[in-house]
Amino acid sequence: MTDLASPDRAEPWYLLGAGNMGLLAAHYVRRAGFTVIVLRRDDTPTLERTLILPSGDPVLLQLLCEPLVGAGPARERERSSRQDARDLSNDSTNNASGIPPAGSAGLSRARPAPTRPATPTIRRLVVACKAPFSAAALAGLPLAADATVLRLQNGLGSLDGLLPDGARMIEVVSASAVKRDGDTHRVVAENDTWMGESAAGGPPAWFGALSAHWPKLHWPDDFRHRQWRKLVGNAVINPLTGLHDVANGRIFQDPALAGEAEQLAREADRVFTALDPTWPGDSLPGVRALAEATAGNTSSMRADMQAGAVTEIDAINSWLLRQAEALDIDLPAHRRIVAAVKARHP
Ligand code: KPL
Repeated sequence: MTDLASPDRAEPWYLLGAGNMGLLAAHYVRRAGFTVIVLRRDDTPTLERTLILPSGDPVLLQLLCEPLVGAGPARERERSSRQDARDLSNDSTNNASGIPPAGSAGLSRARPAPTRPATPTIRRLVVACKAPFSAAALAGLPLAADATVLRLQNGLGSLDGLLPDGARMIEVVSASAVKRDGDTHRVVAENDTWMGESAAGGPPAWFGALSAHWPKLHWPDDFRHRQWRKLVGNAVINPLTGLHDVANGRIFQDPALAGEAEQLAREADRVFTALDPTWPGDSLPGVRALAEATAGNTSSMRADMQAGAVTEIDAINSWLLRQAEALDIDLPAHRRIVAAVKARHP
């Protein structure tokens, strides 16, 4: 029960997915005095990356690593190595990160490096890989039955059924943005980040220590609504920009795209209102504001589609479709857009 009494800095945080957002989280977590260990597919003992803060100050991140061994099909391994031969992260995105798939057989993990001991039981884990890689990345990971897991990913539901029953999963929603350029990761916006979980309750003991070093980190009472607002933004902006290969700002400048955006937002509101009658049901202005605030951005899904990489559509729009199906609600615009994205990138 490490969390109840103190932040317990002796317990390390393991990181799955040392991409843009994973590295930013690692930086804050280390600044708060915790050890961060990156789970990697090779035996390299340390990972070195430079993070450029919004002030322009560079931070050299030197992170300890533990090996994971991937066993995916050759095509996936080849694509993975093209994306990043060393830390196996996928930074095609501005604010999501990933480790590449281990393939259908899953990630057979934890063959210890010859010179290092096997990874001990993991009690604290940050999952910052791209949502579709979660199952493969977590397969066989020695997670404690009561592990604390921070899910720092786009979309929803990507860890459902993958964690031990007694694990505490804390969702992380961030409006920050980081761009990669080689081994350098530039923090282009250090915005609000919210943490929360489905069970009611206050933050864990380490949260206070972390929030003192993670700018604009909150544990809000209305976490679920914040998470849904992010989801609807991603559900509208990401597939539209991906399919039409445009920057975020284009959506509301083009009447046809704006019309599609309106339908997608309205359908998402129907689902959220059915799930929670207190949902305000007016997502479109927020989506428009997000598209305008990130006007020049290449959305993560557009970047994935340009790179021929797997997209996060299953954790975003298909999550809405799964909720809608259980509620017996039809979402034709989301059905169409999921089919269109999958037709391009099955
Ligand atoms: O989160 C994003 C993404 O691209 O995944 C948005 C907010 C749409 C910014 O590009």
